Amino acid sequence: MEKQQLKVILTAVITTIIVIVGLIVLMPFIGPRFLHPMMMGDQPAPSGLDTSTERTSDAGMFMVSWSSDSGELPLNQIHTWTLHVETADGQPVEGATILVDGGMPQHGHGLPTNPQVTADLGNGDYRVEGMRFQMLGFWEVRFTITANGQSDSITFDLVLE
Ligand SMILES: [Cu+2]
Repeated sequence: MEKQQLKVILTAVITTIIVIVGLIVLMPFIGPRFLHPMMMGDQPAPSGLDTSTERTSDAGMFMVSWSSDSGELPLNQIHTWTLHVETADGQPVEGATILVDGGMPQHGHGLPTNPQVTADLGNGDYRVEGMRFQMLGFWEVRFTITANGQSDSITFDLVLE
């Protein structure tokens, strides 16, 4: 009788441990795809988004484009972008100071990381390290660019799906 009770308890404990460990292992996959969007209210991306990767900055000072170095936007993985900055008339802008910002406007949260421009690659190219998008959906990525004493910002829209 006692032995049987022990067996039941042991089985329950082992099952609980397996479930908890399983959840922890699977959280990086479950969280960004299901849990977080569920908590935030899974809204579709706004219609009429301009998701082009090349745009003119807000005040028309720069022509800016971005690309992910791998060619992909991986979910929930740190990755690197290259930002290309030109003047309005197409001259590469070198030696600029660039700040990175962004988030999900529909969820009211920012980027999970603090991406930084870590290298001026020349010819108007800049390396942006530390990009990460921890869930699917509509993201904004904003760059504030200062060059030759002038500052302008640009916001790119992108949809991770
Ligand atoms: Cu979000």
